[in-house]
Amino acid sequence: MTIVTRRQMLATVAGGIAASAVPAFGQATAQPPAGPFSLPRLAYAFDALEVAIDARTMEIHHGRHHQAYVTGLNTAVMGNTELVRRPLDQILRNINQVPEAIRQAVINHGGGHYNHTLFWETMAPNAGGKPTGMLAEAINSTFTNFDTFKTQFRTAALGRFGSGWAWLVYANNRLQIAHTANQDCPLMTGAVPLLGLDVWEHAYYLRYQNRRVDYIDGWWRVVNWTAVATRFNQARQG
Ligand code: MN3
Repeated sequence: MTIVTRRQMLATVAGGIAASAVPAFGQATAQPPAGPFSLPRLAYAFDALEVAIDARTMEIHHGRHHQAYVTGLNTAVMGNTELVRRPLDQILRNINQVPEAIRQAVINHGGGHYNHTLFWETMAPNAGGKPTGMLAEAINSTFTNFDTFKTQFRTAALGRFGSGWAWLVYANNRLQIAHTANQDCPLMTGAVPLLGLDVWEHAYYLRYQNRRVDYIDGWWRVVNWTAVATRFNQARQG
């Protein structure tokens, strides 16, 4: 995980279309194997986040990309009587306990499943605005103010070259901005992700093409600060 410092203001926009693990259009999807992990239902319609993310992107992203991570994770842990019973966050927090032969698959698909589940939960229609309460206080004391926080998060999201995520995490008893490659989850380095932005091109290409910065700037309109505050309170107590 790359922790972003205030001095890292050089933004680099990613190029090239990200590799994707999902079937091509029209190609039959394989029946997912039975397994402990399943695709969570969205709490809103595909078109509910249109102010920031178009319905077609949501449908493909959830139904194909996220489903592919769930399927891949179930395949990876199949036959491992320990892992099939363990909650995903515990698997990722203790990633070195995962057998080496399947570890990278669990990092990719387990991280993909966890990260996307968080992504859907921390967005909502008619959301956006600013955080309130203790989360707002923590953001202000850590990053000076909300606008400076947003600027630093934006820099992290632009600075992730290629595919990955930008994060607000809770680690070492404080808030931090970070970014990770691919589907690497902050839980693997002991940080608790509170808010994450998927900057793989599959997350924005249909509407924004190469304009990652416009996707980032539009995304604030659907951030569900209530859900982020809940995660913050749990992280502080945990
Ligand atoms: Mn994605």
